[in-house]
Amino acid sequence: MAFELPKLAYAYDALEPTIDARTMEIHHTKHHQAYVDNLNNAIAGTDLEGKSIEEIQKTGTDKPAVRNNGGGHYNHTLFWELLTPGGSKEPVGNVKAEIEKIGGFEKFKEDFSNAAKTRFGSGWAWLVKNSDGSVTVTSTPNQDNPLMPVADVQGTPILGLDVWEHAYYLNYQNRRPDYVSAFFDVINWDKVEEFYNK
Ligand code: MN3
Repeated sequence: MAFELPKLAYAYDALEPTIDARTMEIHHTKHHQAYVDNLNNAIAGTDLEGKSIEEIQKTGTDKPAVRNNGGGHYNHTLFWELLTPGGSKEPVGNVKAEIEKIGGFEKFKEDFSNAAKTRFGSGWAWLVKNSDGSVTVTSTPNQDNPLMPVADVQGTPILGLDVWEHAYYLNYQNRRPDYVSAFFDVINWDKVEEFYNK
């Protein structure tokens, strides 16, 4: 069973003005679709065929095409699910409690924003759940993610922000910091909590 591009739960223009419709459409139908197609090609006929996308992050990333495109598919699938029109303002439940332990929501926003802004070139900022239930802010280059053995900080991603230029350039051009601060307006914290509790 080959991987498929997931449908979005909202329209391409639903996240405006934070993320414009044209960026969403190109990002989903061109960029993400390409990761899906290239991943399927990379695993066809190998022992990774039929494995879950999470399992592929953990075991298949010694192959560059699997690392880049499998990461791309996993990361974007998570990202789309974390976004919602209007956002939900603040963390809830266990995630709220764990963010309190690392300095509170304002400190988290500062740390996460710094991770996103200082990731040189292309990559992702993350909030990960550690095996003991605590949470950590980190970032990865390219389409890597904290499930991969190559990542500096290992953990289960529960929030991720795409800081590739393709994610914001049409609307924000070189102003990555503006895109990062606007991202907090469209985060679905109920979904972050759901990922934490999985
Ligand atoms: Mn992207």
